[in-house]
Amino acid sequence: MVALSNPTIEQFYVKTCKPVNPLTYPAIPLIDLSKPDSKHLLVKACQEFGFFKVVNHGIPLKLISKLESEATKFFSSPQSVKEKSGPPNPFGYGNKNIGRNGDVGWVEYLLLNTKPESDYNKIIASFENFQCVVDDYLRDVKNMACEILELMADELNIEQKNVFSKMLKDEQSDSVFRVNYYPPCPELQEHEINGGKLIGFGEHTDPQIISVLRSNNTSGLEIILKDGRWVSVPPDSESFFINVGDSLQVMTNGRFKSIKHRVVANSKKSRMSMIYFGGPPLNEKITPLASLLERDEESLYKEFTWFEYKKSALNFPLSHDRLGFFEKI
Ligand code: GA4
Repeated sequence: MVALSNPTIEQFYVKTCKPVNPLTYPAIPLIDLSKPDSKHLLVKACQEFGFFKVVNHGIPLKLISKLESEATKFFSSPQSVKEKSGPPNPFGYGNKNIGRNGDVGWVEYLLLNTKPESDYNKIIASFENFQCVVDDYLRDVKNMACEILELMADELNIEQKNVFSKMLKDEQSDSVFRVNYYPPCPELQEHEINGGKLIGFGEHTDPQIISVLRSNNTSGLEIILKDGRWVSVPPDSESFFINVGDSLQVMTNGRFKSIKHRVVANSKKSRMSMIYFGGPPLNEKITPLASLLERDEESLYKEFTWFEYKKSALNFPLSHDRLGFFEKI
């Protein structure tokens, strides 16, 4: 464990940021969930990118904006009030320090367990409306994630359509909800003029099965392409961005890619994002599905449970190659 101290602004500077020409990078796959070809496009996007955007998702925009306004009330409360909901241990309010291995980001956040009876009710108990909206939002977003996972299983010709979604639906599912607030950073302006960037949330892959992200209209999210270039994802407050997590990469024996992403901060505008990380129960074995393996195809990974993977993830910095440790040599 690394001792937490007040980080200096220089610690947030992104060191490597080769400029990219937005005209030369491929468009982010866009999937209309109301269209019959969506399952084919979903699988294609998971294989090629591990990342896509969904529209016609059925989640009421009113619910989404209610959640954003309740979250805004929380993050604009006095620091002393917010700190009553922290520190994140592992759940709760956090400010700049991410995880327990010295990672810092220009971000404030709330990390909540998604089980209805869990401590998230206590963490935001004094924000009654916030708590109710989180409940409704989590129910809807989990249903959407399950629907997407079932479409994927169908397209992969897996007989058991709920093979992935049942892990999120399980009462013991270890899913997490995160609300990130990236305040504007005026000190960054000069650095930005020289092409510099400030890290909001450092590069990483998500350890779970699937992540469902929604943000306001401020940019900041970046994904890495196969050739190592970072590209900015144009924000879209009415759509959801989905990414494959490490566990889904393993269950598909590497067919689906868990994508590396990060968030950069902004000198003028604040960014707010909410992410549902759909995870399996702790005792679940994370292993390639037998029905997906071709004849003679071997698992690329050693056998492990979600508990073992999560424990290992918590012991390393954000950018650590977590899956590498579980790959067969
Ligand atoms: C990345 C994805 C989710 O935000 C998260 C993060 C978690 C945390 O903030 O506590 C971790 C990070 C995330 C992976 C490596 C460890 C754990 C911070 C960190 C340095 C909630 C998750 O599940 O894994």
